[in-house]
Amino acid sequence: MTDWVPVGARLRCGHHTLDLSRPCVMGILNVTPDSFSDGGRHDRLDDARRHAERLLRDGAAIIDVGGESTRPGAEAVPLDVERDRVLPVVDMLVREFDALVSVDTSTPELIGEIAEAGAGLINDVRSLTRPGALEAAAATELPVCLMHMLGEPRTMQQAPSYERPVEIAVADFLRERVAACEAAGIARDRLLLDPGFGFAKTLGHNLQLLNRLQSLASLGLPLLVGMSRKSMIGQTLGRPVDERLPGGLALAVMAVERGARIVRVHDVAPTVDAIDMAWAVLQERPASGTEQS
Ligand code: 7PM
Repeated sequence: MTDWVPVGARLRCGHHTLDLSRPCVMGILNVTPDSFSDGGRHDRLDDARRHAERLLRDGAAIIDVGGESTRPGAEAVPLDVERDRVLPVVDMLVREFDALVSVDTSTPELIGEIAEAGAGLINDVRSLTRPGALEAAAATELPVCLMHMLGEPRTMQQAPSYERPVEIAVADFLRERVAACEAAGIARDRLLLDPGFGFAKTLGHNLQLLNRLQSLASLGLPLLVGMSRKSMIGQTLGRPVDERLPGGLALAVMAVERGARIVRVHDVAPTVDAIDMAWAVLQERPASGTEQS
C-alpha cells in the first residue's frame, strides 16, 4: 500500500482556483455534430451558449468541452475539425461567462491554443501519450486530468482483459503517467487522476473499479470520475441512455464516498444535490450556508 498523502485542497486552473476540499461537479458540454444541431457554426455556438448557461445555473464548477468523440468505436477527428469545434466555444465560455473550462483533447497542437483562449484544465483521455502532448501541456502551466484507457476508442471495447485486478492495472498505468508528467516538468500538484470508466473495460471491471476506488485515492492525487449515462448503468439496470439518471446518481454518491472530488456528468442539478447530501453525511454537517429550518 502507498502511504496516505493528503490531497491539496486548492487547484490553480489558469486565473481560476478550484476548491477540492469538497467534491464538485463538472458539466459535460458536447460540441460534436452528433450531440446538437447540425446547423451552421452560428447555430452550434448558440446551442453551446444555452447549454452552458444551464450547466452553470445548475451548479457546475467546471464545464468540460469535448470536440472529438471519444465514445467506444469512434473514429479519430482531424485537427482542423477539432479546432473549429472547440476553440470558438472555449473562447465564448471564457469571455461571456468567465467559466472554468476544461477541454477534452489529446491533440498537442490544440493544447497550447485552448490555454491561450483561457481554458483552465486539460482533460486528456489518452493521458498525454500522443507525441508532443507532454511538452505542450507542460508549457501551458495548466492542470491535467490523466485518464486510464488501453488502446484507442475505436478498438478499446474489443474484449478488454487484464491479467491482474483491474484497479491494480489502472493504478500502475496512472503511476507511470504521473512519472512521465513529472519528468516533462508537469508538477505532481497539477495532476488529477481518472480510472476511465467505460474505456477498455467490461461491466465487471467498471463495477470493481468503482467499489475499489479508494485504492486509487491512495495515489494521493485528486480523483475525477465520469460514469454519467454510461453503459455500466445501462447494462446493470437494462435502461436506455435517457433513463440512466437514478443509476448515475447512485454511482456519483458511491464515488464521492470513496474519495472522488470531481464528478463529470450531463445532469448537473440532480448530481449537485446528490453529492451535497452525501457530503453532508460524510462531514456530519451540512455545507455552510445551505442549512434550512
Ligand atoms: C459516448 C460514450 C460518448 C462515452 C461519450 C462518452 C470521460 C471523459 C468521456 C471520463 C474523463 C462521455 C464519454 N468520458 N473524460 N470523456 N473521464 N476525464 O460519457 O470518464 O462523455 S467521453
